[in-house]
Amino acid sequence: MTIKTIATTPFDDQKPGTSGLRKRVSVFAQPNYVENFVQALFDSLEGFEGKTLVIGGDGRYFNDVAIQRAIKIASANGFGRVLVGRGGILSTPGASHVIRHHGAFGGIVLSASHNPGGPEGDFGIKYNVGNGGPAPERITDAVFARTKAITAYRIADVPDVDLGQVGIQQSGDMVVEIIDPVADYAALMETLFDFDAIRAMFASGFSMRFDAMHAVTGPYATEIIEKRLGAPTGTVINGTPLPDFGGGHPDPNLVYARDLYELMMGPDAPDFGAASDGDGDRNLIIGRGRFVTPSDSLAILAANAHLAPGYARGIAGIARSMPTSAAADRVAEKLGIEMHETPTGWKFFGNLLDAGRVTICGEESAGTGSDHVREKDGLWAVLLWLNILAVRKEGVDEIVRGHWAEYGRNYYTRHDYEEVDAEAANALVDDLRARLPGLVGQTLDGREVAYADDFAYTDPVDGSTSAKQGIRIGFSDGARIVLRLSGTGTVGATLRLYLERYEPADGDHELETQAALDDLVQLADRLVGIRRGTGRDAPSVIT
Ligand code: G16
Repeated sequence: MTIKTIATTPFDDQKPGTSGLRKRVSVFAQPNYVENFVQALFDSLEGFEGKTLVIGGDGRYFNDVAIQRAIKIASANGFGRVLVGRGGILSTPGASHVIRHHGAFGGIVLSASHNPGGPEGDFGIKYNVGNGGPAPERITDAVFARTKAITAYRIADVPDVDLGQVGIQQSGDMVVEIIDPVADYAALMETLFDFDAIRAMFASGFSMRFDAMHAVTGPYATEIIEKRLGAPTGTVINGTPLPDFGGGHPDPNLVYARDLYELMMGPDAPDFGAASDGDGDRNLIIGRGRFVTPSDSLAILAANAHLAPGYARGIAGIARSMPTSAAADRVAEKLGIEMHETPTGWKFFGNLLDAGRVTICGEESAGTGSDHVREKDGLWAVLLWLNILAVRKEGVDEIVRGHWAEYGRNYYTRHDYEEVDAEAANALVDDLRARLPGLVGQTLDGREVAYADDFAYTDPVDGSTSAKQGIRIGFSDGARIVLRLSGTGTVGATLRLYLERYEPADGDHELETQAALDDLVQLADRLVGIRRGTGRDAPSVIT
C-alpha cells in the first residue's frame, strides 16, 4: 500500500464546541479541512496502532465524502480495523454502543445533530473515546492545539470502500467491516425494556406517531417500533434518512416538529407522539394533549425507571446539566440517591456514569439517556416512556399531572436568540458577569437573589475543572434565570435564556408556561438587556 504524506497549512477555526466541530458544509468542503482535523485528532491520541475505530454518521450531505477520507487517513495512521455503519449510517447513541460492544479504541461520529443539512446546511465531526462517550475537554483541547500547528497529513492511496455492502473489505493494510447499523442497538434495547408488555399494549389498540424527521432514527424506529413491537405500519413517519432531511430542520422541538405537536393537541391525536433529531440522540415526547418538557421528562423517567427490567434494581443517581430544571433533583431527594449538576454537554456525564454514581442523565436540550451507552439516546427515552405507559396503564397527561401532584411543578422555558452578532452577545454576557457580585442579597421584583455566579464545575471523579459554563441568578424561592452562549451554533452567536420557577405540590400546576414565567422574563430582560443589546425584539425559538 502507498501512504502519501500531504503538506498542509493550519485552519484557525477548528475548535470543537459543545459537541465536536460543527460548521457549514462549505467550510468542511475546503481542500484539506476534513483531512487536517482528522489527522490532528489522530496526532492527539496514543496507542491505537492495530486497534479498532468506529465510523458512522447521520447520513447528512457530505457524510459519505468525509467517511471515505477518514477511512483512508485511519488506514495510513495504523488503525487495524474500522467498523462502519452500512451506508455510512450510525446514530450517535448507536455509534456509542458499537464502540462499547466491540471494545473499539474510539469512534468518529459525523453529525451536526439537529442543525439543517444539505449543501447549504451544516456538517460536523466528533470524536468519542473507548467508553463510547464524547471526548473529554483535555482531548478536544489537544486536538484544537494540534490543528493550529499541523503541517502534513497521511492518507492511504487506495480506492474508496463500498459503504453499501455489509461484510469485510480492505483499505490498504486496514480491515474495513461494514455492519448493519441497527442490529446491535436493537438487541441492546431488548435487554432493557419489557418488549412483551409494550407489544401487548400496541396489540390492544394503543396508537403512536413517531416522527423520524427524515433523519437517522428512521431505520432504527421502523425496526424496533413497527417490526419488533408490532406497531402498525405508518406509526413511523418521515422514516427514510435524506441528505438534506427533506429540507427540514431535524430538531425535535415545538417549532420544527410543529406538525406532530398540532396532531397531538388535536381531536385525532394518537395516545403517544415522539420524535428524534438528525443523529438520533434527542427526543420529543408529547402525550395526547400534553407536551412533556425535557426537564420534566427526565424527572418522570427517573422516578419510574424501576418499571423497566433494565432498571428494576433502582437507579444509582441522576445527573442533569446546569440549565436543566431542578425537577429531577426532587426525585433524587425522594429516592435518597446522588444528584449531580454538570455543565452543558453530554461529555460531562461520562465519568459519573463510568464510576457507577449515576444511572440516568438528562438535559433541557431534549436529551435523556442512561448508563447503557455514553450518549443521550432519543429512542431509548421513547422506549422507556412506552414501557412505563404499558406498566402503569395510564396516559401521558395523567402521569405528568400525578408527578406534579407528588413533587410539585418546575415551570420552565428556554428563549433562544439565534444567529445574533457574536460581539454583541459576548458583550452582554461580559457585562452581566461583571454585575453579578452586586446582585446577591438584592430584592428584584419581590424575589431575593440567593446566588449570582458564573457556573464552574469540578468533576467529582477525576477532579478536572471547567469554568465559565453559564451565568446563573438564583432566588430564594427556587426561581432561576440562566444565561449562556450556545456551543453548537455555526453562524454568529446564539444566546440562550433559561427561566424556571417552582410551584409546590399543592400549588397551581395548570398555568400556561409562558404566562407562569412572564414576570421572570420581564426581569431577565431588564437585567440582561438582550433586546437592547441585540436589536431583537423577540426570541427566535421558545421551547
Ligand atoms: C449538544 C450536546 C448537548 C447539549 C446541546 C446544546 O447536543 O451534546 O449536551 O446540551 O448540544 O448545546 P448548546 O446549548 O451549547 O447549543 P447535540 O444534540 O447538538 O449533539
